[in-house]
Amino acid sequence: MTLLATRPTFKARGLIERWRSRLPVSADTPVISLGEGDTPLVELRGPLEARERGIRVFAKFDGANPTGSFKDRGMTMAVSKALEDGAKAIACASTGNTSAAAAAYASRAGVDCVIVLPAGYVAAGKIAQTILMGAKIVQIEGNFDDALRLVRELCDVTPIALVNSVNPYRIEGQKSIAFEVAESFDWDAPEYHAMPVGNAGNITAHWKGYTELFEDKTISRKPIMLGFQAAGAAPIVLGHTIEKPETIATAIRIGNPASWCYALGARDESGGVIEAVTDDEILTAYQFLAKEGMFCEPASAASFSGAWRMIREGRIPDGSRIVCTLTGHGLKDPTTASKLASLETPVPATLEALQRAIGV
Ligand code: AN7
Repeated sequence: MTLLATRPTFKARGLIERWRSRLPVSADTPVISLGEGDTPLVELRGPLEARERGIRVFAKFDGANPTGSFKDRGMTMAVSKALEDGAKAIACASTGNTSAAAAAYASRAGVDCVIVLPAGYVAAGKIAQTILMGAKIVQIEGNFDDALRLVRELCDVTPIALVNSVNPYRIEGQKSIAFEVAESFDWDAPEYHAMPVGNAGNITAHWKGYTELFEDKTISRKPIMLGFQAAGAAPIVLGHTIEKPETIATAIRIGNPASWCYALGARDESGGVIEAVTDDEILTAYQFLAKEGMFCEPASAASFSGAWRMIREGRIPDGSRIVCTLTGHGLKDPTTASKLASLETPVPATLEALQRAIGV
């Protein structure tokens, strides 16, 4: 159902306008934007092991994008290009964040949106926002890999445009994160850039962005890429697909990443690693980041979790800078957050009771 007959004339200045010359758009491309990109780059106070050795750790908080994840970077491009090509509907499989972004940008564009989700494994916030933004959700009895296979088949036999990260425009939009980070360092690259790896589109996009800047001499070196999968969903680390991936970080609960070979390229060309982090390590990192004021979702904490372990193991040289992409907002997954955070019972509304409660 279309509620708005026309698109507004005021344009949010999102990443397409900001990086237009570096993106495959023309004056005829109808830009669909929610003002995505330009997310905060925040230097962490810790961890101590890093501080002691002059290692500086930064969080690139992509949860600050309009729908709460980095997926908006790719979706502004994918939906704008789909619209340019005359699409009337888009579709994607998702572990949750892609669906929220697709629903939002489809609504803005006035096209229909079909979402295929693995039933029971999508965080509550992501489902709620996707429904409210007007997408048609179909839950399947299967995992993300099954959902992606199905939606690819659907888009093969219908005129619906596929907006999963196998859509090259998604990668084009997502590469803008490298531009922003390099710009924040005055057109230099950090020594390391860490991120979670699920379907492996984002590590592909990060690497493409840095490589383009390097090739046109905007930056003089590229960072070493550090990718982290959840231990129960680590096909790239293990070197084979996983039939039944399992992790608390449902966003990266993926057993057969679509961009597998590009992820290996990013790893090997940069001299980096793709390693596994356990759910316990992820949750420890998640809570550490929260105490730094960075409330991200569990999958996002995989980036910092892996980087932190490499620092503890002495595998990061003194004086290095590491950027950790925090891909999604903590509010996406209130269930996991609530399990780790409990309220004490209410006290009487008196100053004495308040002081007793806080121990002063
Ligand atoms: C918070 O939404 O695959 O390696 O369908 O939501 O590019 O897949 C989400 C992935 C990391 C992994 N962090 O990125 C989806 C989906 C968060 C994510 C990833 C996802 P890719």
